Order: sequence, then structure tokens, then C-alpha cells
Amino acid sequence: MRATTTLQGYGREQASASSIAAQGQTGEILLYRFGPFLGTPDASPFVIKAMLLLKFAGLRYRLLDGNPMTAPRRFLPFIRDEGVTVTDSTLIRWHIERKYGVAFDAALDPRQRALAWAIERMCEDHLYFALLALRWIDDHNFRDGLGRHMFTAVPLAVRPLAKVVLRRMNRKRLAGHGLGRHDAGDPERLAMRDLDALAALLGEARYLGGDTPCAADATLFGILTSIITPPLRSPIIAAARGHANLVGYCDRIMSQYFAGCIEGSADRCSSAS
Ligand SMILES: N[C@@H](CCC(=O)N[C@@H](CS)C(=O)NCC(=O)O)C(=O)O
Repeated sequence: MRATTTLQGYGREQASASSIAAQGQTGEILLYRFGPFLGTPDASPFVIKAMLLLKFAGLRYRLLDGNPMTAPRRFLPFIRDEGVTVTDSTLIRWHIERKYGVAFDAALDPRQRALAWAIERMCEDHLYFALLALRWIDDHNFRDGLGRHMFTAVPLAVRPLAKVVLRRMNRKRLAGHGLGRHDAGDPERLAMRDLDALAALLGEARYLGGDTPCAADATLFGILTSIITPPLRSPIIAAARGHANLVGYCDRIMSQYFAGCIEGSADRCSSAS
């Protein structure tokens, strides 16, 4: 997106960091999440996105263990903010913008905002499903990843059944989406095109919009670190790791916003950095 600004000569000034800072927070926002997963801040890219939006905005929040089965829309993340419950990472973004006067995309011109939205939709409604497949459907990755680390709260006696049920549910979700109906290899090829596009759009910029983060950076970081960081195996992971700018982007955001909190307790992750 930086290239677009340059090429089209909009010459808009970067928003200063203070232009996205929140105002008027009196309480503490509760963010319901899964928990850190193999070097990432959370098992869900959507939870990571919500965490990063809260950090970008400079809002105080506390992480609490959530349960999708009892969550308001049966998925995570959701937040509770002074009696108001908001489910879905994008609705959380809009809540932050509305309630706290945060302008995440202040640095972007209208075309960049449109492109940022398109990037978010590609990440969440397409690339995410390829991630879902590689984590839940691939036997090796499931065994070494979610199967080993995400069921520890489930009683031992019913853990094998819980794994079967959830894998079946995610298989159905993938079939419903459509990506799960393809021949082997095609979902990977489709996901790799997403990664090529993301790498080209980011270029050498620090963030999608240049030097200042925008809302889509929270989405992009959430999905990229979920693909790149855990030590799992897939052509999609190899392709993502092959894009030096995407890897550098993840490393930068991880060390700037999540340093020291990945393996730590909820409390150590709770304050916005
Ligand atoms: N559109 C939602 C998607 C959230 C979502 O899909 N969360 C997944 C984890 S990545 C979930 O909670 N799945 C639990 C389930 O499907 O039972 C958002 O942006 O927050």
C-alpha cells in the first residue's frame, strides 16, 4: 500500500501515533481468548487481531480463558467492556473506534482503506480456511499442534472423543466454505497466491499503510504469525516463510507488541504495550 501512495502521489501525511490513541477509558476491557499456542500469542488469528487492535489503541485489557461452546456466538474472541459484550474481531474494532474515538485508519486515503478492507477479507475469508485445514485436517499437524496443546483442559477420558468431534466439525466448516471440497494440493496453491499477493502489497513498508499501523495490520499479523510461527509443516508454511518481508513484518510486530508475554501468564500479557 505504501507503493500506491507513492505512485499516485496522494502525499497524505502519516497520522501521528496519537491519532489512533484511545480516549476516555475508565474500566478495563475483558478479552476472552484461547491461549498462547506454539510461540504465537493465541491459537486464534482473530484473538491475536483483537489483542493487537487493543494494543494499537493503547487500551487496558485483561485476557480471560474463553470457551467457544458457551461464547455468545459460539466463537472467540469476544470482549466485555463496561457491561457491553461484543463478539467478532471486526465488531470489536468498530466498538473501539466508536467508544474510544480511535481512528485506526487515519493515515490511509480512501483507496488505501478499500485495499485494506480487501486484504482483511482475503485473510479472514480465504487464507484463514487454508490455515484451518492445515491445522485441523492434516494428521501430522493436528497431532503435533492443536491435538497436543489445545485439549489439556478437556478431561482425559473424553479427550479422544472431543478431538474427533471437533475435527469433524471443522471438516464440515471447510466443506461449507468450499475450500474443503478441492483436490489435494489445490487449497495450498490457492493459499500461496494469497501469500504472494500479501507480500507484494506489503513490499518493504513497515506496516501496510507505511510507518503507522492501521487496522488491517492487526488482521495481517494475526494470520501471518499463525502460519509462520508454529513449528508445523505445510507447503503454505514454507511459502510464507519464503517471503522475507512477511517474516520480517511478523518479527517486528511480535517483538514490539508481544515481547515477553507469549509464554507468560495472562497478567503479563494484559497491559497494552
Ligand atoms: N468472524 C470471527 C471469526 C472467529 C472465529 O472463527 N473463531 C474461531 C477460532 S479461530 C472459533 O472460535 N472457533 C470455535 C468454533 O468454531 O467452535 C471474528 O472475526 O472474530
